[in-house]
Amino acid sequence: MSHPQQIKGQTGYKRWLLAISLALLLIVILTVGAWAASAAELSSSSTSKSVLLQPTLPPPADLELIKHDIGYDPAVPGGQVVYNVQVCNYGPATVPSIVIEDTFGAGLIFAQTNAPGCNVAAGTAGPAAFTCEIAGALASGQCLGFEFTFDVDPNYQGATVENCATVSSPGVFDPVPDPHPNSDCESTAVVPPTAVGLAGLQASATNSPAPAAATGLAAAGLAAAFGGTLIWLRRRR
Ligand SMILES: [Ca+2]
Repeated sequence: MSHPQQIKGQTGYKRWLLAISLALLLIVILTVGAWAASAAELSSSSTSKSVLLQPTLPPPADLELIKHDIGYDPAVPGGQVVYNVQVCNYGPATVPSIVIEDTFGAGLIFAQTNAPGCNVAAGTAGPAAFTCEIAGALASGQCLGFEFTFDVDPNYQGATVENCATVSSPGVFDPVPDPHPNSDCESTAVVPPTAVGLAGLQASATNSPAPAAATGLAAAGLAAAFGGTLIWLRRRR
């Protein structure tokens, strides 16, 4: 039979043990809760990081622009220079549209172009620049060609006129390194009409790629410079 004091001591010990157990249980609950919250936060953070580490890259397409003058080179003050601009897409992506930026120097006066979407008016004198926003997809392997015609300032005394152009496509990037350049510049000699060589005029007259206006101006210069030679050229054409 237990003594009353012994029973009281056993009861106190059980209460103390229960308190310790409850405290330990509370610690375990708090620890597990904190761990779960931390894990959830880490998971959320990892998800955000994975999104950030996966940027949406624009499609790559290697565009190329080639510019060269056609018709008369050298040009004459009061004459014209016609540039052919060819844009090709070497892929791999199809581009939704293209933008040509043209920068022309002193001595050139914009006349006309068959390129659509150009923000330049006839009579704009260089140095100046304009852009042509050309809508429509250009698939890999396709090319487009345009002509840009400029008058040469009749009072221009420089030795050359310069014209550069660059092609791009909004939202599309060219690969690096870039196998096919997006920009090209053309330098055209300018000489007084009387200094135009017979050989150059013969070649121009034979090829006849220049607009009628340019042909007329050159013919006028030729008539002044060479007289009867003009008749001979006409017969050859
Ligand atoms: Ca390119």
